[in-house]
Amino acid sequence: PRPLLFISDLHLSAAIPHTVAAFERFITVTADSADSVFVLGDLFEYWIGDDMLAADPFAARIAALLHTLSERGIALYVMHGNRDFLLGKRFMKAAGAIWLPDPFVMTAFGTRIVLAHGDALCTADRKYQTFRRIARLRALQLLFLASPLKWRRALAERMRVSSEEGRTRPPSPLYDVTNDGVEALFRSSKTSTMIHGHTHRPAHHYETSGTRWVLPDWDFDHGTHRGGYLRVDAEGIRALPLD
Ligand code: OKV
Ligand code: MN
Repeated sequence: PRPLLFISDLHLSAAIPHTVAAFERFITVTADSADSVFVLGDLFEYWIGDDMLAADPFAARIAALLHTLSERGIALYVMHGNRDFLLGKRFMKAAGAIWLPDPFVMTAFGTRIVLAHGDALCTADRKYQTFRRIARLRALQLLFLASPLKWRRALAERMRVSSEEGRTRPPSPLYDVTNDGVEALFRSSKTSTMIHGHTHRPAHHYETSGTRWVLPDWDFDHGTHRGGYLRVDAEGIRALPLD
C-alpha cells in the first residue's frame, strides 16, 4: 500500500521562489508514489479570501499545482493554519482538496492518529489565543471577507510587519506547545499518536500519554535549506528530508 505524506508551514508566497520550487518538486516527484498528501496548515504566508484566486496569479498557480495530485489519483487533504484559516470552498475546489477540521482523528495502517495545526496547543501565548478566538468568529470573518481586497491586503501587510517585529531570537517557550495543551488533545481524541506543525521545532517527542511528531517548516530562500515531511506507511512513521 502507498504511503501517506504530511507537510505544513510552507508559508508560500511569490517572494520565496526557491521554497516554491522545492514545493513544486515535492508535489510532482515525491508525492507521485503516495496514496495521499496531508497539508496541516500554513501552506500560504497569508490568505485573505478565495477571491485571491482571481486577483493573484501566484495563488492560482499553487491551486493548479495542487490540483495535479487528484488528477493523478492522489488524495489531498488541507487543514487551516493560523495564517491561512480563510482558505474556503472555492480554494478547496480549485486545488482538488478536501478540507480537514482542526483537530482531526484518522486511522492509518491500524493506528489512530490525531492531526492538528498546532497553534491551539500553544496555550501559554494568551495574546495569540485571544486573536485566534476573535478572528475565528464567523460573523467577523464574513465582514472581513466583504471588505475590498485592497483593504484586506493592507491589514494583512500591517499584521505581517508587526508579527515579524515581535519575533524573538532565540525562540521563546511562549511560542511552543504546552504540556497542558498536548495532554488535553491526547485525552479528548482518545489517541496516543499526534502529528502537528506550527512551532517550527521539528522533532519526535515521547510525552506522558503518547508520541508527538512535529513537522518542519520550509525555507529555501534565506540562505537556509529547511524543510521535509513525515511519511506514514505499514512500517510506521518516519521523518524525511526533501530529495
Ligand atoms: C493571519 C497572522 C496575518 C499570526 C481578520 C477577521 C478581523 C480574519 C482576519 C486578517 C489577517 C487573516 C485573516 C494573517 C495571521 C498574520 C500576521 C501574524 C501570528 C479579521 C477575520 F478581526 F480583522 F476582522 N484576518 N489575515 N499572524 O493576513 O492572513 O497568526 S492574514
Ligand atoms: Mn502556523
